[in-house]
Amino acid sequence: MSKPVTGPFRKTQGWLDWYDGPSKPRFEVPTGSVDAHCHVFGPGAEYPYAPERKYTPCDASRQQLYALRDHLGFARNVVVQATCHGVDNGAMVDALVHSGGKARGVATVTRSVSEAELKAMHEAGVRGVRFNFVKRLVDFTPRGELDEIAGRIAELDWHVVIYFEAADLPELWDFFTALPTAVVVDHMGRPDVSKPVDGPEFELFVKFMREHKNVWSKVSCPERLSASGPPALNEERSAYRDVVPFAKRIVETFPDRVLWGTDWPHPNLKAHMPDDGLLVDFIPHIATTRELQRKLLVDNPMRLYWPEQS
Ligand code: 0GY
Repeated sequence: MSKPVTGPFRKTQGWLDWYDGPSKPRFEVPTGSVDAHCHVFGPGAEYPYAPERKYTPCDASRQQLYALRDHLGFARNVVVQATCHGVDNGAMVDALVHSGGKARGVATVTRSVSEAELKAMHEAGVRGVRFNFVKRLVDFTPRGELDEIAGRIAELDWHVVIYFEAADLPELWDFFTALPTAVVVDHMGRPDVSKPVDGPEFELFVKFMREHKNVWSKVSCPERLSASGPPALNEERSAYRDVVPFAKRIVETFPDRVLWGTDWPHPNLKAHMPDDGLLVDFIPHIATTRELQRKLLVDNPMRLYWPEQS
């Protein structure tokens, strides 16, 4: 992979660039594996960052993303619209149309999106919209507007990806459970992993998935959730041990409704930037059998994003 560069924009102070020169994972992912959560940033010179953004990243192009995919042994990507691009899905759609059919996408839209725009995105490979409730990333959108969007994209057989913090689940429960589509939760709803895995906060998340069969979860981002590490750096193949019980529980309880992604280029990390090769080596700690690994990395993402091929 070529080194991180920045275009005409000045990065947020303290920004950590993605890891250049990731190691080769020791864990060999199953043939046909999907990195089901990753982003592209710009390049800013071609796809300017949105005026309303809450951070300015270093560029992370589709070419660099696809070089990482090949290096890690993955076959496909799901490219999720990053908040630094607001509702201009241009960079993400450009990545899909230049993927040779190996990438699908998740967009961000407002109620003003036209039917023609939705249809064009569908043709490019978009299969979902993301509703973000993390306050440091986005401004508030009224629930009525989100309901309206969900109703419209349901007709395209798309799903809704939701990103929120664990403490906000009780307040968001009624809204989430009324969504008419499949619902995919980013990063297990961001549990506080310093709390017990069988404590009330994580039990509520398990109940959310248990009682609503349309709810899926990404078991990604241990580097974001971990409180005690160790980080995926310096050949550490047993990283983020405090996250393992949470992700393993979700994988084993809901083996047919879990997804995994690198989250490359890892926006907004503060302490360290993980070596993506070592992040892949986290997978066998949470999906401990070949069957669970195949469901997590191949069968489930194919069913959701490439149903016509699965
Ligand atoms: C993630 C997490 C984050 C950022 C975004 O779109 C985004 O800006 O998703 C975050 O800062 O926690 O999943 O990439």
